[in-house]
Formats: sequence, structure tokens, C-alpha cells
Amino acid sequence: MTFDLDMIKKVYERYPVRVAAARAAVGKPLTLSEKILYTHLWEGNASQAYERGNSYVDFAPDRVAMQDATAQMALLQFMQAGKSKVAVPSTAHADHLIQARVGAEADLQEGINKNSEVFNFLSSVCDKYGIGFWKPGAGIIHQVVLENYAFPGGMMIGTDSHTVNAGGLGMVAIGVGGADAVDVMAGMAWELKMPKLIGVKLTGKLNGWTSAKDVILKVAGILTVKGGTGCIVEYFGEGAQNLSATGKGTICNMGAEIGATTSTFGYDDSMRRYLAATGRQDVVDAADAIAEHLTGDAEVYANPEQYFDQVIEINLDELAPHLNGPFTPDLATPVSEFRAKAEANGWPLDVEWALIGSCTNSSYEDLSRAASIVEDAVAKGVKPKAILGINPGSEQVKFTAERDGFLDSFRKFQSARIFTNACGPCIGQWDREGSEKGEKNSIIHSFNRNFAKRADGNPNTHAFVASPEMVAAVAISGRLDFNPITDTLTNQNGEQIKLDEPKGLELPERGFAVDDNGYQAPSEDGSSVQVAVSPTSDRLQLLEPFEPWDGQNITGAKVLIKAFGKCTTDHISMAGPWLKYRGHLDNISNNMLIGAVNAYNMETNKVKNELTGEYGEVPAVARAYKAAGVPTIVVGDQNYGEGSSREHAAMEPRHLGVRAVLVKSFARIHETNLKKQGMLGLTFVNPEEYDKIREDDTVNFLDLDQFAPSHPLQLEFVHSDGTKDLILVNHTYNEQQIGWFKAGSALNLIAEEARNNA
Ligand code: MIC
Ligand code: SF4
Repeated sequence: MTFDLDMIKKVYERYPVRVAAARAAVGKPLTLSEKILYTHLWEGNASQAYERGNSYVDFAPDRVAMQDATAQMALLQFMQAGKSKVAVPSTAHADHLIQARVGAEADLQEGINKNSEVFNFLSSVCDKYGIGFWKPGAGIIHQVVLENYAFPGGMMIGTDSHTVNAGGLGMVAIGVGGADAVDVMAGMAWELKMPKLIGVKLTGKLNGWTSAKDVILKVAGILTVKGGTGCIVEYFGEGAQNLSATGKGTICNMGAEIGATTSTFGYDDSMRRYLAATGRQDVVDAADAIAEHLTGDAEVYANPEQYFDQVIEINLDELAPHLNGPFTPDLATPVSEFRAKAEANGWPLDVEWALIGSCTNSSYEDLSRAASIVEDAVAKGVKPKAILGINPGSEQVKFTAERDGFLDSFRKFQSARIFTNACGPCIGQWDREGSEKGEKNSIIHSFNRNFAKRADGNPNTHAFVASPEMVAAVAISGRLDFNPITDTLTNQNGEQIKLDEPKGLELPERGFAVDDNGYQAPSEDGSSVQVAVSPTSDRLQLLEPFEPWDGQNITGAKVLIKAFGKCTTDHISMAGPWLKYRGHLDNISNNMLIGAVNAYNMETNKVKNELTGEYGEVPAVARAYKAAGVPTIVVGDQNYGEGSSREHAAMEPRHLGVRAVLVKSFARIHETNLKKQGMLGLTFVNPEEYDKIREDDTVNFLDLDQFAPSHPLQLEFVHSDGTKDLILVNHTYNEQQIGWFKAGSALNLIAEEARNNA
């Protein structure tokens, strides 16, 4: 059965007229990204062209997806919006809260036991408001979305940065904070700055040890973690058509790691094959009727420089397997150069753990290719050196891979552990033995992110990102610098053997199968469903609206922390052990910025309380300022808030009395999250002025009472020696967003409207 087929058909029915309107408005051939954006305008048919990188545009996405770690906050907010049902098809997925420890079955049961309060809450809220719920063990949100909901030419948003994975089926799918999801579920327009467009032309065909993962590892090396900010990356060319749909998903997925708004591919045969294999021939039939609109115009792909803001070309014939890392996903190294680079940098070469899985690389094809490496090694009498952990992407993938013998192939490897169909180690849900010792070590995984401490909490774990087949090869050799293309291994008989190139199946020959996919449909009429939140719970807490702005300049503020260098959402609101508090704002606020490096002493979680002169943990110091009625600001570096969509990274500072975050530059989702929660997200006009801010400064806003679009603000930093610096800061708030700030949050405005309409 195809979910929401009627909705898909309606979207396709209006496509020809809307594309024609877009063509007339833009006045030139269209990229795929523009077709999807312009056919999803809130206003209907396009009446004007929007300026890329500048115009704010209202969109009407077709659907919403949420995962358990963000859905709690999204749905707690939705409950305040005063609606009885969601306005567009929406789903929630229980995937982030299950820890990987001993193996799938036991871990899943333990996950359910430990999180039952949260799962019951999600299940009943979904039931009440008409939201599909995918139960624990059903799979990772983005694989489940690809298998069931994604459709070419559609537009969706999701409360997870890797929502972009659905670009593998030709969607514009965008990661957002929960407050944005609330807008769409409440039937309102969703706003986004018209993205710029990066075209990536792929020629040739993958071969040998190279996989789709290497395309994005290479792109990440070229564009870096912020090179895609504000952009949609559109892939095209004969090389794109040679990739499987799930391979395209991998590439789009990790577009989040270059900060891209999303990535997408034109509708092609690989998508037809994948849709048909996942039981959606009806979507193929509907899409085929308007196929010309589901890809970019031929003129665009023939002369991409004229239509994209930037063009990159990659020849798949020449692409090499890459290992990216450590600590950042854009540090790209081709396998042949790895040894020298690792030695020069002192990266540990021995590997104890190798992990395959996460939303980016847990498809049937991924498992089949990795399994072929293991089979080959076993057949050649090679004993694996490292432990291989595997998290299949969904119950459907797991069930089918089990049936087709791939999981047994892994089991031949005595060190293999098959974990639950869930995020697991990718988000720090990993009880790795010995990690608390903090020893310097390396791991390799097929995930997308490798920020410090992310997988096992150990800051000295050097995590490297590679394709599932490379992860398998490294697991066998136990060495990061093993190059399977050139190197040999010694087998049990003392012979030197080479591993064969990976072989795999794009799709199961006998079709996908599953017993119980883990889906729970919502009640038709959920009005009588009760959603209980215990006032004494330490996991869930109903939200109190944030205070509106008093209309005055903020004065006498203190610098809570000046964060030095990389400050991702993992640094601002760590995941792993803290995921359990994602539904309880006050409790999770105790992790605020504990991973950020304090520029004044280069230590983490140690900042000066200017009221007492003593050093304390960031959340505690923030609470002390708040109790004393002293406002605070946070200062940061480039690409502040990179990584996750988690709005906790904006709500925690809001809750603990931080009024403004002043940085050199922001990652897109985080900046929007700050705005939505009624905070001031500001950037230096002159980034060097970051250096002028001192630990004991007092900060006064001089003209916040004249806050207006496109007008920089003036901040006065009064130093303890009596001198002052006047610092000019930019902001990107439009009229409506200033309204959110004034109201205390965007949600306060929605709730007010709902009360007025009641
Ligand atoms: C992640 O990969 O960091 C997460 C956990 O999936 C996040 C969402 C979250 O923090 O819950 C993301 O990528 O948005
Ligand atoms: Fe889950 Fe990891 Fe994917 Fe985030 S990146 S959704 S934690 S698998």
C-alpha cells in the first residue's frame, strides 16, 4: 500500500500549470530545484521570480517527518498551537533512543523499557493528532521515509538535519527545528530564504571499491562544512543516472555535512526501480505522466554555468575511495594517501571497532556490498581483527537481508554484532566498553558525522567516515591505512591474499519482505485520546511560554561564554546520554554548551561567573545570572550551530536567560531555531571584532528598540578598565521574524492567533 497516494496525485496534477507559471516568472529554463520550489509556493502559481540567497519565500511542504529525540519538543509545542489535527501527512519515528550494547533483540527490549514513558507519550500524541507512528525497532527515520513516503518532485520538511536523505528519490526535503514543523502541521506557511543552487555534474560510472559515499566524501572535501550553506545541491549528468536510488540517498544525506539546505537528483530509472521494489508502482505511474517536470530542463544540464551559482564536476570513473576525518566530516583523504597523512598527524592506525549503519548507509545495497567483503575474507581464511557493528536501516531491510543470507555472512565473522534498526552509535547510543578511560584510539564508520565525542563520548576517539565496503575491509585488516586496492592480508595459512572488489545487489532479487514493519496508524478521530504528562516526570515537561520582549534595550548583559573554534550543536546540546531529557527543557538545559571551548581559558565547561569571580559549569553559571536578573550573551566563531536540527540548542539558552548569540557566522537551521525561540542571532559586521570581546565585559544594546529588517544593530562592550568598544552587528530578521522576537517566540504568536479564533 502506498501512503497518502491521493496527496501525491494532487501534487502531480498541479505540476504542469505551476511549472509553466514558474517558467514565465523566472524567464529562463529551470533547474529541478526551482521546479520543486516554485510548485510548492504557498501563494499557488508563481507570480514573480524570487532572488536566490535573498528573498524570503513562503512554501507549502507536502509532508512532515519527526524523530523521537526532536518530536518530543516539536509535539509539546504543537500541543500549544490549539489544533485538533495535523494539516499535512506527518509521521514520527522512534529511532534515536535505543542504545547499542549487546545485540538487536536485547537492546531493543531494554530501549523500550527505559524509554516507555516517552514512547507512550509519542504514541498517544500521534494517535490524537493524526500522525503516523513508527515504533521502536521499525527503523531509522530517513530510511523509513525513503522506503515509504518520499516521492519525486515532492517537498517535505523534517525535524532532523538528515531529512535531506529523501533527495535520493528526487524530493526537496529539508531539515528544520521543531517550531518550523509546528508551522506546517498547524496549516501555516513555512518560510525559507530562496536557496542558491550548486550544480554537481557527475560523469562516468562507479567501479571497483568506489561507492556513492565517496561522491559526497569528495564533495565535502571540496566544499567544506560550510560551503553548502544556503544552497541546494542538484546532481545531474550520466553519472547521476548510473547511481542507485539509495546511493543517491547517501549522497543527499551527507549534504547536511556541508551545510546544504538540501540536495536532489532528477527522476530516473533508478528511482522507478526503487519505488517499484518498495511497493509503489502507483507512484511510478503517476510520476511518469509528468516525468519531464521531475528533472531539470535539458538546457540547464547542457550549460550548467548559466543556471547554477556554482558548478562542480566529478568523474566517477576516476573517483577513489575516501576516508574523511577525524573530528570533522570534510577532512577528505583518498585511501592511497591515507597512511602518509595519518602518520604525519599522529592518528592511531589500529582499529578496534568498525561500524556500518546510520541513516546514510544502511540500505539493502549497502549491507549486500559489505557482506560480500566479509564472505570473501572468510572464504580466503582471513580472520577479522576488529569488531564489526551493524545497524540495519529499517525492519524491512533487516528482514530482507536476513532472508537473503547477508546477516549470516556477517555472523561468520565472529566479532560481528548486529544491533537494532536504529541510530545507535551514530548518535552516541553506544555502550562502548572502556570508552570512559578516554584512551586515544581510532574507529571507522559509514555514518555521516564524526564530531568529537559523538559516538562513544571519548574526546580521544578519532572517528573516520567511509563507505560500508571500506569499513568492512578495515574491520578485517584492523588497520585504517589498509588499502584494499593494493594491499594484501595474511590468512590463517600464512598466505598473502587480496580481497575481491565488493559485489552487491541494488535491490533484492526476490523483492523486499517484512513481517511487521512497526507502523502504527493514528485514530480517525483522536479527540478522545488522552495525552498524559506527569508533573513529576524527569523525562517530559509541558512547556511554559517564553516571556515577550519588554521593548527596552538589553543592558548590563554579561558574556556567558566566548566559544572558541568549532561549536556544533553537539557542543551546544550534547546527544548520547542527554537524549533522555529531550522532552524536558529544564533538565536538558543542564547540558548547555558544556562541550564548547571557552576562548578565555581554552577549557570546556568552565566559565567565570562575574558576579562572584568564581569559575563554574556553563549551565550553573547561566542559572546564577538568571537568578540574579542579569541577562547574558553567547559569543561564537564561524558556522556556529553546525550539525543537528535540534532546537534544544536554541531553547536551552533561551530558558537559561541568554538573550543573544553573537557569532562570526551561523549554520542555517540553528539560526532559524534561535529566531523561532525569540532569541537574537547576530553576526559581526567585522568578524575580527570577535577578538575585542573580553571575559569581564558588560554589554549594552544601544538601538534594539529600533530593531528593523536590514539595519545592523549597535552593541557597546564596556571593559573593566573603563574603555569601550562599539561593535556593529548584522542580523537577517525580516518583519515577521522580528514579530517572533517581540512576542517571545514564534509559538507565542500561533497560540495567540488560536486563542483569538477560538
Ligand atoms: C544527529 O544526527 O545529530 C541527529 C541526532 O539526528 C540530529 C537530530 C537531533 O539532534 O535529534 C540531526 O541531525 O538533526
Ligand atoms: Fe540517526 Fe545518525 Fe541519521 Fe542522525 S545521522 S538520524 S543520529 S542515524
